[in-house]
Amino acid sequence: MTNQTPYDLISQMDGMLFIEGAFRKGGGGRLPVENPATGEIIGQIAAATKAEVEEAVLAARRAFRPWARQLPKVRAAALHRLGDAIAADALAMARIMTAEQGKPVNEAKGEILKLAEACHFYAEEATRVHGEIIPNEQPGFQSLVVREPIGVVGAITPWNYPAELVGWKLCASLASGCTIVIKPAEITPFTALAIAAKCAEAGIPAGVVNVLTGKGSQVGQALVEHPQVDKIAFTGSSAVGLHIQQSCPQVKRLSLELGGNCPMVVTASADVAAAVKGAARRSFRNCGQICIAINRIYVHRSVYEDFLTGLGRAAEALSVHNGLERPDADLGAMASGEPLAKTRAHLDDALARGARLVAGGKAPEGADYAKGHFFRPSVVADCTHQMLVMTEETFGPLVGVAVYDELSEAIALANDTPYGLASYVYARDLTEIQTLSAGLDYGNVAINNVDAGIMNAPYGGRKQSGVGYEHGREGLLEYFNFKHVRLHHGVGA
Ligand code: TXE
Repeated sequence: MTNQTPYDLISQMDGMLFIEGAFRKGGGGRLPVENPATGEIIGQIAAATKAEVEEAVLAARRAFRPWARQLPKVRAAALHRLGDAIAADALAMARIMTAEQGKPVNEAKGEILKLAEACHFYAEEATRVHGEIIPNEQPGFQSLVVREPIGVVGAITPWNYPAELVGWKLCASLASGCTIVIKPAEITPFTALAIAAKCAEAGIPAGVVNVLTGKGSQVGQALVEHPQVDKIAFTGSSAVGLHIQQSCPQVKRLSLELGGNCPMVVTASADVAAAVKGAARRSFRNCGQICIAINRIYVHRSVYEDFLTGLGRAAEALSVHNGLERPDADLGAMASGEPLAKTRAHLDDALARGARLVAGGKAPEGADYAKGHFFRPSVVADCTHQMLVMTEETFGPLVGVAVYDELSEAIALANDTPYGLASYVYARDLTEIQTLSAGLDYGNVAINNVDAGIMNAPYGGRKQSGVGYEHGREGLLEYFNFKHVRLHHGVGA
């Protein structure tokens, strides 16, 4: 891949599906894919037909038993090879991602390398999954709890992390002994197809990994409804997550990683400079199109104006460019016109309801930006929960800031949301830290840092942010069934 342009690589994958270990042209219609930085159409994807969905699912079903029976060390070796193959081509894969998603190449490369790391992490975990022996209530009996892979996984993924969100599901499937059919987002399909090419290169057996492109309402829904798909692993909007839960015609295992509306609390004891740095990073990275992005910040009155001045300056200092032309830009284009329109709507709503604009508030000016979906990182202050920026997930480079006086008030405001994915705290006082970490009703709490999701710890949301976990041992266990084997050692029982 290394010497080819992203457009050459994309054209090789044009209209392709990956079924039973081979690429082939889809037999149905085509959907265009845009470069969000330029508005150019960079390729077409196949809209997989019902028959193609059937073929992919049945290929995964046939591959399941042989793959599940492999020794864990064989699956681990395959994952290590996959991690190596991905890392070796990280730059070329990153450029494909930038061309379809907009994030700057350096950031995209970081994502690809994290996927490679995930392969190695899950390779190790594959060899460590073991069952349990439970103390029994009667002599002569023993209860064994055995872990067995669930079967065929349908993975449905969004566009904000086109490699990692596919990769976590792929790695957990490969490590556990499941097989997988992946349906990536319509607007970022080529990264997933590039990952499929790496699976083939790494010698993952035919049928273990399959990639189908097309519309969520057709191809995604067909996976949800297919009786031979045992588990759906979904990342995306809460609305579609709920729809999937309600429209499953059979009982299936589900893991749903959904939207967030993540708060940050900056207390009177915080290191304000560190809080500013953390807020600027976690509010604006990937143009804020992250389910764990900081959406709203509650700052103690004693440090409120200092924090706002710092965050305003930090936001203004961030660079926004076409991410293919400027790999080191802080922000690239937003992934499509939709999140951009939502960002503008949330900003307009906040300003109309009395918020103060501290930074940004507009698209960058100049011919380079004219055809793309660009927006400056933006900060609004004096926000209230009457504003959409504080109550809905913006999924854009916009953050709302509000002042508080009592810690209990900050906790109540932070928890005043149907979401419960990630939360952030900057404080130095131990009592404040303990009160906040216990009081925040979120699956992840990051204190004096903004890295809420790391590979070896469970990552998942509460309330409308989802069910189940990714990452860590807990993430892997989502791909297993438990079997209780009650064994009698004696005779005549
Ligand atoms: O997500 P969708 P979209 C939030 C964020 C964003 C909004 C919409 O607020 O602005 O969701 O994003 C497939 N059956 N998040 O439109 O629609 C679809 O094809 C089966 C938060 O991208 O949920 C895609 O592959 N599948 C989030 C995937 O679902 C269906 C990340 C996600 O699409 C389907 C992304 C159906 N009926 C967006 N309909 C996060 N937590 O990171 C659609 N799909």
